[in-house]
Amino acid sequence: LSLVSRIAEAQSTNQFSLMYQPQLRLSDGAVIGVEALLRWRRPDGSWVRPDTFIPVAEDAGHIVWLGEWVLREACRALARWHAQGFKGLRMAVNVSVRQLRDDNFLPMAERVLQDHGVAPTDVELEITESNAMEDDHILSVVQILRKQGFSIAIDDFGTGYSSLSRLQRLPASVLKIDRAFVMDIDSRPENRSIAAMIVKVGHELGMSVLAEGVENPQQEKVLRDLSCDSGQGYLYAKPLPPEALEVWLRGRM
Ligand code: G
Ligand code: G
Ligand code: G
Ligand code: MN
Ligand code: NA
Repeated sequence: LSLVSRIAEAQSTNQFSLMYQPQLRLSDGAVIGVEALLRWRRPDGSWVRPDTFIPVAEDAGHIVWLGEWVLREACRALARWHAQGFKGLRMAVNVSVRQLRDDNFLPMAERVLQDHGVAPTDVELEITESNAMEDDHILSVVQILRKQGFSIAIDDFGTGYSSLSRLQRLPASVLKIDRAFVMDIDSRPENRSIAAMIVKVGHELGMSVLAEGVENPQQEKVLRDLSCDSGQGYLYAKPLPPEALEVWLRGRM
C-alpha cells in the first residue's frame, strides 16, 4: 500500500493527532501562544514523520481535508483552554500553500472558527515561504485573511526560497527565524549576524520576530540582546499532547 493511500486510512482510524508547543515573549517570559504540530502514529506504535508524509499529502491534495481537520482540532483545543482561563492564548496553525490555493479555504476557515467560537485574531496561520507566494492569487488570499484579523507568520525564514523582495510584498505579521540559524547562535558569529539581520528586517517591515529551536539559556540571551520578540523550543517545552500542555500552562499562566 502506498503512503498516499495510507493517509486516508490513517484519518478514518484516528491515527492523526496534534501536539502543541508553547511560544514565549522573550522580554518577560509570558506565554503568547502555542503551535499545533500534526503527528501520525501507526497502530504498531511507530511514528511517520511530518517531513515524510506532508509533502506526499500536498502532492495528492489530501492536505486540503487533512489541513481542515488540523484547524478544527486546534480551534476546539483553543476554545477549551480559553474556557479554562488561559485568556489571551493564541493558536498557531501550519498551512500549506496548496490549501490557500483551494477555492473553499476562506469560507472553510470562517466556518471552522465560528463553529468553535474562536476569533480570527486568536489564530496565527504559519506559511512556509515558497515560490508559490509570488502568485497573485495566493497574495490576495493572504491579504483577505489579514483583513479578517488572522495573524500571518512566515515559517522557516532564511532557508529555501526566502527572498527579501518577496518578504516586502507579503502582508505578514510575524517572521519565524529558522532553527538552523538559532542552533549555534551563541558560538558562531555568522549565525548571530544572520539572526540579527532577520530581526532588523522584520522590525523595519513592522513584523514581530520569533526564533524557532531555542534550546538553552545562552541562545535565549543572545536572542534577547538582538531584540528578538519571542521564542519557541526545547528550552521551554517540546511539542506536547493536549493534557501535558494543560499541566505545563497551569505552571506558567
Ligand atoms: O514538528 P516537526 O519538526 O516534526 O514538524 C515538521 C514540519 O512539518 C514542520 O516544518 C511543520 O511546518 C510541518 N507541519 C507540522 N504540522 C503541520 C500541519 O498541520 N500542516 C502542515 N501543512 N505542515 C505541518
Ligand atoms: O500591526 P500588525 O498586526 O502588523 O503587528 C503585528 C505584531 O508585530 C504586533 O504584535 C506588533 O506589536 C508587532 N510589531 C510591529 N512592529 C514591531 C517592531 O518594530 N518591533 C517589535 N518588537 N514588534 C513589532
Ligand atoms: O513548523 P516548523 O518548521 O517550525 O516546525 C517546528 C519543528 O521543530 C517541529 O518538528 C518541532 O518538533 C521541532 N522543534 C521544536 N523545538 C525544537 C528545538 O528546540 N530543537 C529542535 N532540534 N527541534 C525543535
Ligand atoms: Mn511552523
Ligand atoms: Na514549517
